[in-house]
Amino acid sequence: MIIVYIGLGSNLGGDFASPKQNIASAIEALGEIQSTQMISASSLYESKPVGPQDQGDYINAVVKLETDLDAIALLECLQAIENDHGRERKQHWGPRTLDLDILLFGDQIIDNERLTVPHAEIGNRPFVLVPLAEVEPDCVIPEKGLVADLISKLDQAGLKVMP
Ligand code: A4P
Ligand code: MG
Repeated sequence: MIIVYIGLGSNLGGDFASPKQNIASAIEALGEIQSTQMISASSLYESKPVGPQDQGDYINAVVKLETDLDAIALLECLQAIENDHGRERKQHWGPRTLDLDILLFGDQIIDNERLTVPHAEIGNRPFVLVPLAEVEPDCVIPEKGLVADLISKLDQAGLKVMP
């Protein structure tokens, strides 16, 4: 069993839903992945887009899972859930109905053409680090250190926890 952390993001509703509903539905779907158990989920957070500015605000969250899958098998499950939520891949860092990223996969360091773990941008993003610290206050990122220390170096002013 390996402990993994998944980052969720959405800033498009799609046909029948809002970003908030997409995240809630994705959290439920993550709990149903084969050979995988949901341990906990963070609150939902709202923030301005990082990257292209001509897109709506994002809702983000982080979940902690325990899995027997390997990292590629888990990635394929995440991409299936993204597709079920109307995900289209158009613009890098562009608007999306659902983005599911593997933030951490145990203490493994993975760098190949399909996967970079820890996630390449993890240390720069309050909307990832703050919910990660909520589900794992003492979380350590391989080669980067304590999440709490990384957060203290970032501007979190634009990040709002949803009621
Ligand atoms: N891939 C590599 N490493 C990973 C990983 N650790 N987890 C590969 C998941 N996938 C990983 O991803 C393209 C490819 O990355 C996948 O096929 C997989 O093999 P993608 O989701 O299709 O598209 P993308 O937009 O090019 O990249 P990515 O990584 O999803 O973008 P980011 O870095 O997550 O940025 N602003 C706010 N406030 N909140 C956000 O959530 N998100 C983005 C997207 C931009 N701005 C944002 C937010
Ligand atoms: Mg992604």
